[in-house]
Amino acid sequence: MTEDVEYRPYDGPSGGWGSVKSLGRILRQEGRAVSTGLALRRQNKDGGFMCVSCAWAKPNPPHLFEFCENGAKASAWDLTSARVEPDFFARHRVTELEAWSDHDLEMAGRLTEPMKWDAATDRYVPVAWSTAFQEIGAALRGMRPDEAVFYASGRACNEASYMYQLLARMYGTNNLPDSSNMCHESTSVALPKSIGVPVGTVTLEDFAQTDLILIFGHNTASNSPRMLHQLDEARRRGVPVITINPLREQGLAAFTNPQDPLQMTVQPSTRISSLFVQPRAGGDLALLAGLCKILLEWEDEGGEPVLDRAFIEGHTHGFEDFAQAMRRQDWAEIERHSGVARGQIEEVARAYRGAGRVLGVYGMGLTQQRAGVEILHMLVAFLLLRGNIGRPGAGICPVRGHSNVQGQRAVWITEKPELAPLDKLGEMFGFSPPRHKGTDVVEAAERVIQGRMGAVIQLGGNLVRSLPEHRLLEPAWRKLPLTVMITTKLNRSHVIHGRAAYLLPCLSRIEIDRQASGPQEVSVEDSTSYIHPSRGIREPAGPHLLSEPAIIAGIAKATLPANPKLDWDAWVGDYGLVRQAIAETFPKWYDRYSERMRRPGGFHRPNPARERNWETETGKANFLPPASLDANPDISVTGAGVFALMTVRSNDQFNTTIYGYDDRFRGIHGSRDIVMMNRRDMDVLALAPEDRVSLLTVAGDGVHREVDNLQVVPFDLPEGCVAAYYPECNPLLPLWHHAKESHVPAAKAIPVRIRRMGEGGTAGD
Ligand SMILES: Nc1nc2c(c(=O)[nH]1)N[C@H]1C(S)=C(S)[C@@H](COP(=O)(O)OP(=O)(O)OC[C@H]3O[C@@H](n4cnc5c(=O)[nH]c(N)nc54)[C@H](O)[C@@H]3O)O[C@H]1N2
Ligand SMILES: Nc1nc2c(c(=O)[nH]1)N[C@H]1C(S)=C(S)[C@@H](COP(=O)(O)OP(=O)(O)OC[C@H]3O[C@@H](n4cnc5c(=O)[nH]c(N)nc54)[C@H](O)[C@@H]3O)O[C@H]1N2
Ligand SMILES: [Mo]
Repeated sequence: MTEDVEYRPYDGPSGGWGSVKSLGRILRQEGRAVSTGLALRRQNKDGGFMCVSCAWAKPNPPHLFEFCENGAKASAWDLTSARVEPDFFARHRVTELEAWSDHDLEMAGRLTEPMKWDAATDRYVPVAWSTAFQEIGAALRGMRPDEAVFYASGRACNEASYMYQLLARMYGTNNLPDSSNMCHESTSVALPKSIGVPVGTVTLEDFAQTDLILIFGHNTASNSPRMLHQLDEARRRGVPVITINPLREQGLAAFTNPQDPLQMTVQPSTRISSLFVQPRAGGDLALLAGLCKILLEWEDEGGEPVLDRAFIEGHTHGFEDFAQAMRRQDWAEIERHSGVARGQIEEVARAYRGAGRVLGVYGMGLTQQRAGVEILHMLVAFLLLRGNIGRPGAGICPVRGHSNVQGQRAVWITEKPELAPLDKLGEMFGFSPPRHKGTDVVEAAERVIQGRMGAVIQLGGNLVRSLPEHRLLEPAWRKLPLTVMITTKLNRSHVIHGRAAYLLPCLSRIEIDRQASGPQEVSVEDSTSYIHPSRGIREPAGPHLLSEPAIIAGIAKATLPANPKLDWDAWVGDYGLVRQAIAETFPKWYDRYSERMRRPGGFHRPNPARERNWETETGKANFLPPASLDANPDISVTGAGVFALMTVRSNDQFNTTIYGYDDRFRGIHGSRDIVMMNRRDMDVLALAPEDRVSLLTVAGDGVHREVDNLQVVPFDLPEGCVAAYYPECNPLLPLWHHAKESHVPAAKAIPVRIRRMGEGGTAGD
């Protein structure tokens, strides 16, 4: 199958039908409905490839069409026929490309050859793979290991990721941040303290058995659309789904289950959300406190028990202190901080009390807050009150972002040395792994801005766009001595580059990866800790592309001294040997890796909390009350014209990859330069729809942060909150405005002022 698929932006109607129609239309437009259908049929199936879009779980057996509109877009985006070949760079100087939009840069197509920036001509010019590796190796050997950072973006498979962390550690650094530093690191910090595991406790079977699903801060229809299958099934069983989200996300309202998109045979639509609660940005902390307070009050009143006392006594720690802290909370404060009336909090509490088994699902709305870690402790506490962790149909479900972000962290791409089996790695490969903490993404950015970083190496990703603080970051990034991008497509981090800069183009996971022992399989871990094999099915985008493992091995061999205990070439020739090494490193999780991953449905990485074994300091599940109910203490929204800005994704993007300019479910078409506002706030500021405004960050640190020319769109969200798109609004996000313990940038509550374009007035700070 060598046909090309191109995604074309569409403006389909909102609702479940839209995805079926628009996907069908994309495929039909291309006149390749049948063959593309066959390719997509092998997406997320045994023997096929695992989707490159989100990390949502794959059912066993899979649905006939175990893919969604956005997964299909992501595949089509990788399989484009457009190519960025050396003559592209002969036509375009790099400085000229800076004027291109993110969309246009990626639309240019797949990179096909390794390239190196030539300062004299300001162009990327072809470089031989071996030369690129030698030069990168020499540069790395010329700096202190902690001056280099090895970032991973969450897409590369476990095999490549294991090799990558080994490369960094053998070189001498734990500077191994990952996209999860901007994403679910709040989860990885909060959950170990409260329940002893860094990941969620649920599997798809729990969705089939639950009595109530709560979805906090996740735009499921756009960002994990395949989960709509489970939500649809639950709703058909009469299970309520309560959505907690400041934005009334239409995609979570109704869903039509596309059993067979190509035939367009569909079932009637299901109403997904039975109740939609709209807190203020960050209001979840107070909302959860209110929920716990009510449950405790009901329990204190006597009568029918509300709490699971036996579970609390046998399995938890800190309940009494927590209960006291909740009893002390004041309703006026709860309502003020949450933005939700007591009556509605009681309604949620009644549903919770009435449900035997409950799932708590969440996304970036909770993790990307100043109090991100504390909010998750509250969500855990709320679930613990009725024993809703560690039994069928119940549990906590962080919805991971990138398709293998959870797997990457689990094969030890981490800046936290205590999380990696360093002794074992040292023993296996005969070296002394670095023991000191590496930099996370925020710390790495700080060091870039301070001019203290020597090299940024990226295994995927687009940090120049995905990080906060663009105005300070971009000029500093240009002064980096070395940037190395292992990548599929052109993006902003390639055109804003270091003084020595390399683009190393790799295969996509959808493509056939032929090595010495034949076509290779790789493996990825989904949001529910199942590890699946993935096998590419399409011809590579070009003959000169290398696989990610081959590129990592190339850099490793040029950087590190020869090591009799590690044959990088043998690993590249047969990824099964890498899996053997992973299994040897940590047999408890990865024993008989290659064999078990090939079983139908893959294999599950053990999760003690799921079995009610609590690997915490107390040996129990911990109730951890927050210091205050204010999730963003640095934002004073009251009175002063300061708004909490939530930066969100549209339905037409994958992170910094912009597929098009429509946000179908939200009904926003044709532009991403918008700001969603409550009507009453518009009235107060005398703004009409389509008026243009600037946003200015209120930070009080003397740095001017402004994004201008945004069109006002009236939207159903609470007063005092506004929403706009990531990454366009990242210049507004101060680097220090992050979750205290996890350092996840607080992208869901940036304090801003709004100014009509053309008006003078005070600066944001
Ligand atoms: N198609 C597609 N799929 C993707 C991605 C993509 O860009 N496109 N990105 C992938 C990645 S890396 C990730 S991390 C996930 C992200 O998936 P999500 O977690 O859905 O991320 P966001 O789009 O940032 O928005 C989260 C939601 O949180 C809500 N929200 C904002 N502030 C608050 C708050 O204070 N409280 C509550 N309760 N809700 C709030 C927003 O209104 C929005 O609906 O998706 C992954 N999947
Ligand atoms: N304001 C704000 N900022 C945010 C967020 C937010 O909600 N608001 N979300 C944060 C989150 S959750 C995340 S995860 C980060 C994401 O941040 P990043 O990881 O930096 O960005 P991505 O857009 O996911 O990376 C896209 C690039 O990866 C490369 N790529 C694509 N496929 C492959 C592949 O198969 N292999 C390789 N090697 N490269 C590939 C392509 O060059 C593409 O341009 O952004 C964070 N930043
Ligand atoms: Mo993410």
